[in-house]
Amino acid sequence: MAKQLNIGIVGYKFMGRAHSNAWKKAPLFFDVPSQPVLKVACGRHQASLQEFAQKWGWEETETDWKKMIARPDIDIVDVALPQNLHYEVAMAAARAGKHIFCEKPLAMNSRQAEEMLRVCEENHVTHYLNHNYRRLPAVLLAKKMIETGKLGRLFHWRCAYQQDWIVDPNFPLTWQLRKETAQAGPQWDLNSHAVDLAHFLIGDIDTVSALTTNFVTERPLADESTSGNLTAETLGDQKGPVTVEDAALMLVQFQNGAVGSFEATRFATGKKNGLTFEIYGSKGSVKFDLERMNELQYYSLNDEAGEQGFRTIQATDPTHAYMQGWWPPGHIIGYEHTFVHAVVDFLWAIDGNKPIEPNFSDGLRILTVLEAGLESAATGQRVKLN
Ligand code: SOE
Repeated sequence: MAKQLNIGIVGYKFMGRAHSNAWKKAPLFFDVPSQPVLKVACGRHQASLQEFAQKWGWEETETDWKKMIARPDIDIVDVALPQNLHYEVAMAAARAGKHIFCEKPLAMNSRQAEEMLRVCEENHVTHYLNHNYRRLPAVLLAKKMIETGKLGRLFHWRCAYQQDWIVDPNFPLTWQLRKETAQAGPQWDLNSHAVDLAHFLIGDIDTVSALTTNFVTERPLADESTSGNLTAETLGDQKGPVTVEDAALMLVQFQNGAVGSFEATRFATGKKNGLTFEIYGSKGSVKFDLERMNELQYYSLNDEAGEQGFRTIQATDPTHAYMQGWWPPGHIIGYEHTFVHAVVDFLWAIDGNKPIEPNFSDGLRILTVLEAGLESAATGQRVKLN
């Protein structure tokens, strides 16, 4: 493979690791048009950055992301940072003509998202927003079944994204629990994924009603140097206020007449990274559960009377999206594979000078729904979009 693309990654914690793995694996398993080169890893703390770079095979380190973006040999900027830092880094990257692979949620608000999209378009860079669950073979099977009319007219979308990593009231006040760094709680972090899936599978949303709540209102301050994998240590005994919601529930009407519900929480004791959705239509239904991510449940009204029932389809043979790149039929894949799929499509998008989805335009649409949800929760009123 003659062509090479040099990557500069900013951020080296959970997502930094997930992205690094994907850059490395993509050309090993898939046909890609260019070889991604793990060129520069960027972060604030030189010692831990160095350790990360060595482990994952990044050639160089840099503690000033502006210097990294200014380098003419960097082709792609990978934004693996908390959302309060996306705007500044992505804007600089786009202005410098770099393609952008950005973690979700896109930004702190739709105003920032609008500008990020505009500047990317003005500078003709490829922009990708990493709502990785779209690239699960079972989710793509659901999409294909909807598009080929297997479910008929869509009536219901029912989605729950449930985690439990802050159930302990002594879990520290990490950046995810403070408005200035996260903007919102599970509404941003988890419902952004859920709304992206709903846009992808059902369509645009017309109205939103929501409520949010807090179960724990103050927590011990966090030692952020120890945070990164949804764990962290406290910084002494001092406490501070939790300034984002702990759970967010939304009810929506889609433009096509379907109705939907979204439940996002970090207080679903026992659920670590539970994401389920159900879609009910006039001819059939599908159900998906991330904890069984290689499967899709399907119910068809076309099955004979007396033989109807949900059946399990294993999305693990070469007819299913991306599976031909991996193992022989029936061999399952996992969470990290979705990041690899995204990298493969991103490299092809750059090569063909074509957009990839989801991108910053999708991110803007998602944030508009999430903001409407927060507005509805604050006012008690249903909010109409557009
Ligand atoms: C934390 O809730 C988190 O890491 C999300 O930010 C990711 O998007 C999700 O994939 C796993 O959980």
